[in-house]
Amino acid sequence: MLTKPYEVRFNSHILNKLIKMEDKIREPKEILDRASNITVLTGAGISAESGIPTFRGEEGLWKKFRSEELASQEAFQRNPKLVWEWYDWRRGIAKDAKPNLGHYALVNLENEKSNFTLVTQNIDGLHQLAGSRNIIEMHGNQWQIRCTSCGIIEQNHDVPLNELPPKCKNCGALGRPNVVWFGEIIPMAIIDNILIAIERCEVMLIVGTSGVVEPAASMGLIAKHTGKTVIEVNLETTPNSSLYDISILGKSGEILPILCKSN
Ligand code: BV8
Ligand code: ZN
Repeated sequence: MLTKPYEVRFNSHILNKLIKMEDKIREPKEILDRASNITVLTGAGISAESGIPTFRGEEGLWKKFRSEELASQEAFQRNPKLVWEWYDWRRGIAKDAKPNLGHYALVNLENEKSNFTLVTQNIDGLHQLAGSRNIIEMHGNQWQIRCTSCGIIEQNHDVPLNELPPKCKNCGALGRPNVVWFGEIIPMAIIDNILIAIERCEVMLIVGTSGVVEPAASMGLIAKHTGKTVIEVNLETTPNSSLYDISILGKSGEILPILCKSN
């Protein structure tokens, strides 16, 4: 509320929060500003503020099934319709989801840096929607259907899916989500590109991941062991937080816009 002479009243709580935030971000921000080669790894936490359930948050359960139970070949062989109902549910949630300030801050950082790679564990496609370019989707993408027989990959954004389970438009065989399930190896080409991006970077930024699922959980440690500076942004500490150089606790949608803001 503006009162003459134009004294602006700040809510001290927000002001203190902002000042404290600026303080704990000053050093990592300087490190990021100085670097020209940056590699980022994101997890479900960066999409939480876009309304996408995380895996380990209480809302990570679907019909009493744990993600690991449904995201597996065994589950698909046992009941492909059930697995597809789960992906149809997740696509339904993601269909109207919009990227948040955390996603956009990483687009800004990519525009500022000569070498930037964004590795994501997320299959929601929100980084692309925000405008990120150099993306490695290490666990695939839920908007792609891969044929279990001829291997053709179809882009599909139908919500709900017309047919559960969907069939291949080329050979009529069963379609599966083009994602990496638990117990499935990640294609070597993808692992190679990630290791090259880690090898080449000066700073690795790890955002919104619990650091439980391998091999993603080891990426930060590989960066540490190869002399890179590793900065973590996460709502809570993770098993690797103490091994990283800096761990900033808080919401990525609040922290990244400040951290990635170019001077
Ligand atoms: C493989 C695609 C070779 C599908 C996914 C025993 C020991 C070690 C490893 C294993 C083991 N047994 C089996 C394994 C291997 C297994 C694994 O790691 N299992 C875990 C559970 C122990 N890994 C595999 O199977 C991988 N393949 O290893 O092949 C092999 C083969 C056979 C046997 C051995 C080895 C394949 C893994 C890929 C699986 N596919 N997704 C789909 O999505 O449906 S994994 C999926 O879960 C996601 O992609 C992601 O990777 C993971 C979820 O983790 P996060 O993204 O980190 O999300 P989470 O909810 O956990 O955490 C969110 C974080 O954000 C929290 O910390 C929270 O505090 C924070 N947060 C929340 N809100 C915010 C926030 N932070 C900031 N701001 C906010 N607003
Ligand atoms: Zn086919």
